[in-house]
Amino acid sequence: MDLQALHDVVHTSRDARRAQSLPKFTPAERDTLIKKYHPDHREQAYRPIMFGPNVGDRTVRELASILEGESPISADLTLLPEYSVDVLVVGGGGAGCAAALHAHEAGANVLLATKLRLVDSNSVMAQGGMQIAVAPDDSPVQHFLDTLKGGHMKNDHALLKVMVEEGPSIAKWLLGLGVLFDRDADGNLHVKKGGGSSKERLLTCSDYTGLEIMRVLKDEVLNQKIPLLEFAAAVELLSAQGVCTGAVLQDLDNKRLVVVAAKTVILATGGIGRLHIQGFPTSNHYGATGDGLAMAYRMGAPLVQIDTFQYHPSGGVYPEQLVGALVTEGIRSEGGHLVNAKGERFVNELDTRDVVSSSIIRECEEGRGITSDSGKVGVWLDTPLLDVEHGEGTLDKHFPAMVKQYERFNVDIRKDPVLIYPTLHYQNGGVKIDENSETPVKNLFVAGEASGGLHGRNRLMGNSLLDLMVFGKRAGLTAAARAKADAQGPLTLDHLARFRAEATRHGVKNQVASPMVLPAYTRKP
Ligand code: MEZ
Repeated sequence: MDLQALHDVVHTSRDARRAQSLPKFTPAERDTLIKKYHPDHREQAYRPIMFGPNVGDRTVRELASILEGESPISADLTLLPEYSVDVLVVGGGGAGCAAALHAHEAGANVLLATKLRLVDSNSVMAQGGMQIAVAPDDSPVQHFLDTLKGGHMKNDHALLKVMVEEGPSIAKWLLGLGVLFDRDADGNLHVKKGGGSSKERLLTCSDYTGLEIMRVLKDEVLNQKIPLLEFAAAVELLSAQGVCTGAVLQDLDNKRLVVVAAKTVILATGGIGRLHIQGFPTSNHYGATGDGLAMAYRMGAPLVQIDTFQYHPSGGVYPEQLVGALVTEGIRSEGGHLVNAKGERFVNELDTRDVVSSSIIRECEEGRGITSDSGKVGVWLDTPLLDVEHGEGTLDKHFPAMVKQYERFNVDIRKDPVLIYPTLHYQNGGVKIDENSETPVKNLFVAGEASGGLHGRNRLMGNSLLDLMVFGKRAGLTAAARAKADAQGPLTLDHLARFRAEATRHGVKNQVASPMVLPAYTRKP
């Protein structure tokens, strides 16, 4: 049956749904639901890591291969630096730009290298907002408690305390730079509620919050004339006696290797959605291949919580061009219902993402999903309900990017619901860092999604954008201060020789090329 015919149940079931009471889970029931349906609990998707700092820890097979993979750098590479800097920032998304700007302001000589263009990143694709406790009835303590609960109490308390406490100063910084957050009729910052939050705490720029923030940060990086290398992928770090001393970049245009001597290196390489864990489509940027994790791991930096990933409840299922693309949680925050093939709601749409995703997967596995023309299964997100409930024009006003995105493929989300299914969105864990974003490897910093611990086993909506700004800033400032105090160390590949010897000792064979740099399906020139 074509999808148009299947829409009818969404329109005809509205009155009944308004009267429907939603399941209220006890903590034990939530646990059971997650264990049964969440992709983090599919045993066959996981295996232990064979060697390195996390030897024996379980992670998904795709990530394990990248961590154990083979560096493109040969042991006899001449390590003659083309650049010599205080701070090398790797990555041109939110964490990278924030780190570069703060390090530059602190007087460091900074080089920002990014494998695609400046700002090509998950940050610029963030839609639904940034959590900061600015409302009069809210507080950083409340933000801390919500995040801890959402993360199943597994969050690193020290990192979390820093993030929530520094939130308001980040809002001030971004406003000062010119970010146009939404405001209410009186001109006050307008805040919305995200899933798993007890207060309205999301600062938004319609449904393109990341785009607006990155518009301003990009301008600022260019205005400050921070030296920038685009299409320059970091492929290996450099070290001396266990201390990070630089990196090798690869110019993606001509494959030339570029050696950078750096007193400090900040990896802000983002997530791993393009590894397509367990075959999931992803909401992530094209460059999200976990390069920073692989490089840091080879250098000896341990990773934390790499057995947990976020599958955002609402990824596109139809049309084919939008499979996996993000349909912002903001639509559910404004009251959008999730509806199964029987016209029923089946979960509180603003429960935490792991619970909502598990519930959607349950509906689909138990035969209450809707199958698209291409055979993909999902559930409905009743987008027209927003205009019905809040007045015509609501979707156009609050979700202009989403309306346009679907319009390009002749889907009018004001009239028709959207078919959705969980999409690989975020890696909850990453490289272990301290409160200043430094890893246990001296002078190696990691900021943003590539770092781990802050979000526990389930990140709340909008906490990623704040994470980037807070820990990007801390990485930039600490790296700049460190560079003032320390001399440039020698450039060696000793850590790589150790890593290779360990791989041989453990009998590792058929290593994949690592970092991946671009997804396997990249069109070759
Ligand atoms: O933080 C996020 O992941 C986010 C804001 C996503 C969204 O649904 O818009």
